[in-house]
Amino acid sequence: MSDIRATLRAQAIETPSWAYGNSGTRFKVFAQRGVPQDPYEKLADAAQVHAFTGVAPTVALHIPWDRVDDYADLARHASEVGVRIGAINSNVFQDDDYRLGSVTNPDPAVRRKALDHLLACVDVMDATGSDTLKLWFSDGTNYPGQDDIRARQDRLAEALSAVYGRLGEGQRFLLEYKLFEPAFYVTDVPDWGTAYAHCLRLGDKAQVVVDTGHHAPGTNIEFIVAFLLREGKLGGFDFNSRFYADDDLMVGAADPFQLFRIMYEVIRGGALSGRHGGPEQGVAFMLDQCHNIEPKIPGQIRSVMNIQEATAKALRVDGDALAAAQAEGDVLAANAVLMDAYNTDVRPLLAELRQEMGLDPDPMAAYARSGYFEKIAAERVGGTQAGWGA
Ligand code: AOS
Ligand code: ZN
Ligand code: ZN
Repeated sequence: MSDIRATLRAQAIETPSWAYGNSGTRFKVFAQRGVPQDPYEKLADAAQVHAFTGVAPTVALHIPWDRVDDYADLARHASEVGVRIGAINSNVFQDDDYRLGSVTNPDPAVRRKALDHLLACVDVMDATGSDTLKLWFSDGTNYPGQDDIRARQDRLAEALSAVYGRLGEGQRFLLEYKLFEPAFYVTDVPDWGTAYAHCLRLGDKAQVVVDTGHHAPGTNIEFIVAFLLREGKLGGFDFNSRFYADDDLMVGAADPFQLFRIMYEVIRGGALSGRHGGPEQGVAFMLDQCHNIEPKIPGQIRSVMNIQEATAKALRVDGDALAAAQAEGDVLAANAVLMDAYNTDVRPLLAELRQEMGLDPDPMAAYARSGYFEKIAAERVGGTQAGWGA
């Protein structure tokens, strides 16, 4: 049990800067009181999540949504409020130029513009001390015949190779895949296999990131996790929940059992912390969520707690009993070992752990009592959108 506690204490979950701003769907962005007016305030809010959970020490940035004049100063501010800069997310999807794609666009001038942005993101990594670049491309086509599928893969490979060549010592990029949206016919990086193949060609500093909302319904995500971990190619997660498509809801809300199964494979692969055959950073446990109707900071706290609960349950799987049942081919016993762990109420354990860490056992209630929301609601006027309006 003390091993489990030590592991949970060392867990690190990264929150995304864009989760703290106003967001919504294409129908409506709902404004909330007290949302951040700039990246500095986003970091201050993220620091609250860390202060109340103790396990959210880093914050992902999205460029240019989090554009500032002096990134080193932003990184200093992060450490002043008690967090660090995590992954730098590139954005080659919101300019008019990208109507036909970014790095796979048929126009070389647009491809150059997109690549320059990706390289500029590595400059931001240098300035902030970030070791991870996250690449998601909205690139694809809407109609058969619209563009050449093979040529687009060539252009993608060329851009990835240029970015790879720019990475410094101790830096890596994570390539994100997504089944569809905004492209509806071909997506240039639609699945883990495509991402894996591009990363494999490039080398150790290129890994795949699994966004849990980016698969076809019914996809066995824990299989993908197990496979990529075996190959040293799982670089991280974008955690969220989905009921239908890329819903970006709080992780663990739609299917906590799936989250448990994923965390079990992470633990089985020795990847909860530290090295696991890939680059020294290990697996990045990031959230990629949009809180459209729920309050932002509590929404992040809830997600962090949901990951902790899934992790604690997965850590309780009796490995010896499971291996014995598997070796005997005892299907029901093996399944029961997993289900016993999943059905354990780990909330008392996590409450005790938080007390050991000098935290309130109930982060949600403690945040609500803290007065932070009342303070930011009074101080901040006209907060920014999560990104799309930036
Ligand atoms: C988009 O669907 C992806 O999940 C990306 O990770 C994206 O950069 C992020 O969601 C912010 O929009
Ligand atoms: Zn994502
Ligand atoms: Zn997404």
